[in-house]
Amino acid sequence: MSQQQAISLAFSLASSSSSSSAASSDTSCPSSPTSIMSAPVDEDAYFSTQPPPASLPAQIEASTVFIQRHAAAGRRVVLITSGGTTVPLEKQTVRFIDNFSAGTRGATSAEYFLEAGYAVIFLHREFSLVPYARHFSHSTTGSFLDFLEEDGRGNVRSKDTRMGDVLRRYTTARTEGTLLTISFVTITDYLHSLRAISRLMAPLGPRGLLYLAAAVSDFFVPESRMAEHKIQSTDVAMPADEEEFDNFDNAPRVARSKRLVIDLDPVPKFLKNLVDGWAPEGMITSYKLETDPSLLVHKARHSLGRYQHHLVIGNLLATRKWEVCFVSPGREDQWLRVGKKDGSAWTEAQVKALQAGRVPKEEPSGEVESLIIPAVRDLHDEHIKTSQARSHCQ
Ligand code: 9Z3
Repeated sequence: MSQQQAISLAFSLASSSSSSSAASSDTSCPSSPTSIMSAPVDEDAYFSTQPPPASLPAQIEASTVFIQRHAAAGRRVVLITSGGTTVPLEKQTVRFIDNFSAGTRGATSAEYFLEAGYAVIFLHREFSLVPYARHFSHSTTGSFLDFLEEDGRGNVRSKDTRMGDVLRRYTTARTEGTLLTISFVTITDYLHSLRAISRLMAPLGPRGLLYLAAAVSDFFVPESRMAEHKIQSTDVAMPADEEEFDNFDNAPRVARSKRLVIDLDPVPKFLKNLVDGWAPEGMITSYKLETDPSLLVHKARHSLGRYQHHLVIGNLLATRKWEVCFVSPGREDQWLRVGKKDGSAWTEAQVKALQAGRVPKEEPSGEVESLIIPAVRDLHDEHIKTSQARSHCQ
């Protein structure tokens, strides 16, 4: 199937899903949201100059089939983005800049969304954590093989009591076809895939959910300025006594020819295009990552005001496994926090310490995503109801 065919197929889905949602709408008539924002950034300038990943047509084909099948079954679909994007410095890439993320947030969230009845498209950084396997992969001290034992006759079984349960849940997702995994590596791969898949989700209307947990680079090297081959460090032929020195930045005396000065362009802010054009009726949730506690809520509010989407989940790098803060229009900020291991409540001083980014001595007693996903689902319920009421009024 061609990309064009895939897109038109998805759009024919739009008419059927929107008519069925209108039929079950409630009767109150909320006003339409107003957008005071400036026009979205010019997509063509970016997408026509930065080449898409080779796998994009296959991603579109798989996503189209997936979305169509689950829409027909009346299932909600969530697109989760997860892991960090890279910024390659060379076309034949040896060196790249990376964004922090192991993929824990995205992979863990995916499992809770599956449990909550969603079909999940998991757009993740290649080789970052994935749902279910995350429990046993990526150990820093050993290997997944440590979870297994062999009985001397070639039979292998699990030594870990959790494995049976995880395997059962994984098998259910496989059998029911509720999990589609798609990978990216670079920032450009990510943006092409995000645009294509969220456009395919547009026909789901308000039943589509975008949950953007990937750590996305703010800077990139445009294709037109990118070196084809590995940037050389040693073979610049220049006699030692003719080396140029440039110590304006107080760096030690390192010859200019031996330094690597990287000049990055800003990545256009596409969240506005997502809200206005790519998936205009879906619910859009983004994460905001900060390291300075005094900035977190302010920056999350700023992001919400700028893009006019539905929810920003703020988290601090140091305490992201203990707590997050929900920031959404017309609501008080809401902190979600995992309980303490001994079952006692957090004291005010401990909460202050957490919010100041100080990591507690103890491990979190559970996964904060077990609180995040039900809360997102509640907001998604409301989003669907409000959209249905609005379409009923029109
Ligand atoms: C997040 O804030 C994620 O929760 C983490 C998850 C990256 C902290 P891990 O995978 O980490 O559990 O290791 N994601 C959003 C990061 C981001 O780049 N946000 C942008 C921003 O903060 C907006 S898209 O400006």
